[in-house]
Amino acid sequence: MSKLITLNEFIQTNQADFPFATGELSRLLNDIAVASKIVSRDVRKAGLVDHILGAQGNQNVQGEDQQKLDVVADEAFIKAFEQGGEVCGIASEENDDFVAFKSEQAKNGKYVVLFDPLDGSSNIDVNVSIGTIFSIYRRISPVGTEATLEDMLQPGTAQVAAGYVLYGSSTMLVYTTGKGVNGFTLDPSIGEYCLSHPSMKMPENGRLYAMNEGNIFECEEGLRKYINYCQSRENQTGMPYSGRYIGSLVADFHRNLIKGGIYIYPDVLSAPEGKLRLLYECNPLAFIAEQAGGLATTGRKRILEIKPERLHQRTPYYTGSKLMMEKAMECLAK
Ligand code: P6P
Repeated sequence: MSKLITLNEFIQTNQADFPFATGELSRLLNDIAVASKIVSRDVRKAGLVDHILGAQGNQNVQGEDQQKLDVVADEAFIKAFEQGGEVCGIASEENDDFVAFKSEQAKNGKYVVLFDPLDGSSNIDVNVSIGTIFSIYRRISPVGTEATLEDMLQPGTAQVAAGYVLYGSSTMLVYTTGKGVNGFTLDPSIGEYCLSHPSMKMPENGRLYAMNEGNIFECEEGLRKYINYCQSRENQTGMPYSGRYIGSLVADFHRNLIKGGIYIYPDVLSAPEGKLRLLYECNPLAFIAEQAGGLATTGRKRILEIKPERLHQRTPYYTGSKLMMEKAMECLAK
């Protein structure tokens, strides 16, 4: 049996990989891991605790304000970042504006974190996997001051780390610091994330495509051509691909990372800029995809090179196996 390597051990062992390895990023990654264990605990009992299933704003039987699980998750991560001392500010899907922490300790933090605390939370009530997505940048503003919007609006190429937590059949943490991708599975019996997927590589090709085909008639012609290609016998397998759409981005992405595949959320009439958010959904997963040998684009442009203009801006999103992505973009270019 191979040696058990915990996330903490792994981070410490590989700390020298970080250009400014003074332990702060290591501590920040551990803060994320601790917060995710709290969220995982709550997700696992979602069906049993009314405050989790109820919509925000209702009163539960004790007269307590109900909170949706994604608000609970948001607060867990913000608390971890604010108290950890490495982060001067955050931006989250659950908060209209960014948050600049006020304490002197936080103002001396060197990092900002942009995150979606619980993506796909509409799936909680039907017990489908959901996820947390995070993106870490070094601040631009001077240490010792409050975080600024400029700190948040950096292109994806500036990320120092990115990752996700998948609350699935097991809870997994997958992240990159620009030196490859590694996956850790939470062992609830010891409360530790253990290295289970070292040096993850996305298969260069695949036969799974993930897209909400209910949008197909609202998509551009090139994308319809690509989907027809996937469903035909013209592709390299000589057989139609399989459509696999969970409707939960982290779950769809993780499956494609392991098995090979493509995820597509294009611009459609109901979402002319696309549905997914650039800063805390597309950029972090794009970083992981590229580090694992895959690609992530708008269908035409590399996601990581987009210069953000707004915190919650959306983008069309194609990500997955290199050869599948190249074929999709070939169809779009015609
Ligand atoms: P649709 C969940 O709301 C989400 O942000 C992603 O997790 C998921 O892939 C997508 O939206 C599903 O959107 O329009 O297909 O229901």
